[in-house]
Amino acid sequence: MVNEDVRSTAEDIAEMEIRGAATIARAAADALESQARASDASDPAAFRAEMREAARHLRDTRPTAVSLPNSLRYVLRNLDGETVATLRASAVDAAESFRDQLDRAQDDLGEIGANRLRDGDVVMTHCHSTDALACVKAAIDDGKHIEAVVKETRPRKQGHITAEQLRDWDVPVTMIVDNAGRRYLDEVDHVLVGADSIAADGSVINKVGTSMLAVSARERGVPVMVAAQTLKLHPDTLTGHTVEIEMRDETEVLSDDDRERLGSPDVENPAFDVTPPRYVDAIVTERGQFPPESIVTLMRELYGDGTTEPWTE
Ligand code: RUB
Repeated sequence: MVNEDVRSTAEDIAEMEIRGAATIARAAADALESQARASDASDPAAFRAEMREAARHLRDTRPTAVSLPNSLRYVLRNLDGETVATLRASAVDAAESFRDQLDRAQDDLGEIGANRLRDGDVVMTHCHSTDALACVKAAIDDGKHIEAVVKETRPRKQGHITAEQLRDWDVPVTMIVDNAGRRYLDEVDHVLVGADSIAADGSVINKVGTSMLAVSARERGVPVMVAAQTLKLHPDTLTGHTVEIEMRDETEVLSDDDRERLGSPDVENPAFDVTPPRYVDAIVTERGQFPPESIVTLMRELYGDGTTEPWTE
């Protein structure tokens, strides 16, 4: 039986009350911990079955950010014990160490990403990425002055969240509409984005519009830096699977009134897109920075065991 915390977390992820790959991963680990704590399973097999069901419920919310299944895998694979009590304790420990690793990874990649930013640099952002912002924060903490051109990021305007965060850090922000991205590339030193998933060939899956920005940046000679902790590496792509791109509701694009006025056109609303590796200069992880084409080595090292998914029966 899936507990109330798991249900409400799943709903919040689906509705984007909880959003962004790292934040989703943390919330999923928290929810599994809550499931374990609240469980009244009568025996270890029932406990494990409950945890698998909760994991499946969380996994089915949004398909693109691999940090979500990676977080669920981590907790389920670390379940250990012969009794419900020991299994419960192992779930709580796993969720805690997952959170610690996530925080540490973000701090470490921030330090590495900050080394790419010089005093006085201007970055252009797209969407809201805590991994990308960790690089800006570390650069500021190193005493560098950083400014930002923040893309609004339609239709959900996550650029506002980025601008708010940067305001709190006293980083001067210029907000632009998405279509002005190429125009302002001449005024920035880096494009700095996060990732929901990184594929084995080094492709970067991130908020829709990232690929258009990266292609323009290459044309203008502006380096594209992707900040993505290794939690964003997508293990299924090692065996030829592609990353599913989430299609969201058309009401994010057109209100009911607009729809009616326009004669109910078809609406497509992909939440993410794929940036091929040739448009990316560096993927910054907590293990160092990598040219996108070499990320597969790290992916094999961390996820190459090829075992079955822990939530399947
Ligand atoms: C969020 C998005 C972010 C990545 C990385 O999309 O594309 O760039 O998730 O974020 P959405 P982080 O708003 O649709 O979830 O670095 O915080 O993991």
